[in-house]
Amino acid sequence: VTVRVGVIGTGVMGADHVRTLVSSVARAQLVAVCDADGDRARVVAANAPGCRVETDPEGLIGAPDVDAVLVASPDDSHAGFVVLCLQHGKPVLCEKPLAITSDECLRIIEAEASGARRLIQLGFMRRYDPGYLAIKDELLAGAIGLPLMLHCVHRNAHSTAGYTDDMILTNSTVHEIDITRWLLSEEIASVSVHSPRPSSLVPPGFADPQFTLLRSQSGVLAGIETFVNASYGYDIRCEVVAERGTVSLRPTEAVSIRSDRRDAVSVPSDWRVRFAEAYRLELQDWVDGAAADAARGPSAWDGYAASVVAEAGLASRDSRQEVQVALADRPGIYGPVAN
Ligand code: ISE
Repeated sequence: VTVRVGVIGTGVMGADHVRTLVSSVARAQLVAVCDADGDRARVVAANAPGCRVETDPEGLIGAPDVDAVLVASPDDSHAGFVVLCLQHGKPVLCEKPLAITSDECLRIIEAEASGARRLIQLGFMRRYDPGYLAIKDELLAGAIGLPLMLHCVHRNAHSTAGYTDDMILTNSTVHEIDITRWLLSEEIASVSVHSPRPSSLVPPGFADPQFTLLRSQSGVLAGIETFVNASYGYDIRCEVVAERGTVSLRPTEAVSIRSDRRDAVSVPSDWRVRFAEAYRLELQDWVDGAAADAARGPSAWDGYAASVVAEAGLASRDSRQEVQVALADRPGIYGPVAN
């Protein structure tokens, strides 16, 4: 079966997804793209044979030759497009966040859960990263015992244009929140956010770097450093400390280069480089799920749960208190907790 895909949003992530879909995803056919900036959409379509430009996103979602929709438009437009996809009964891969507030996320999960099956996959691509998958396998195998703590590092070289202080939590730390829930197969119970003295190199008003402490429902602690203006590159680390050992991500480079009496590995410039394989596997799973009429991978519930924790983080940052996390009941279509 071929899955005919329409893409809404052809900015940085949308254009990257289009490249991957066209070059490396089996059974996918890109048929339409749409962007508020028509020129940008035309450039992307010109590089994808058989792809047209739609000017109206709802027209793309409703088009009879579009089987599945990828939403990579600006964050505040995701919710509206996802709801339209639900109304048209079309599978949708939505970049994170699912919506700007957890209340909006909740309305989306209620709408999806009122139908018979999942249609939404959320773009938490790390769950497809071979390194994180290997950590999860090791924890499930149980040889190192039960997890006790996680050490996570999330560094971007520079914050991008339009990036706000709140986005440190809602746009970047949110990946660490999701991966912690997923690795531990449980929800987060409380969160506290801390900042060191300000860096002279960081724009004023940015609590960057920032340290977030998550406590899971069973009492595992996850300490997360997020630093979105770390200058030197994109650096993601994770170590799980368990009762009888630890398991951690390795640097992803295959080689190190020795010269000038140094032994060096290069550091990726951004997430598109670091998670290229994860994005490819994510898109393939999404297309396979659409072909089989069964959405898989991270769900709208995962988008909701992560955004509730990120919002609690904002409250903690402002109140300097530990904040408890309160989640709605998990609808049955989302299966067991944080699977
Ligand atoms: C960006 O939006 C992403 O989603 C990246 O995966 C993340 O690492 C980065 O911090 C975000 O700004």
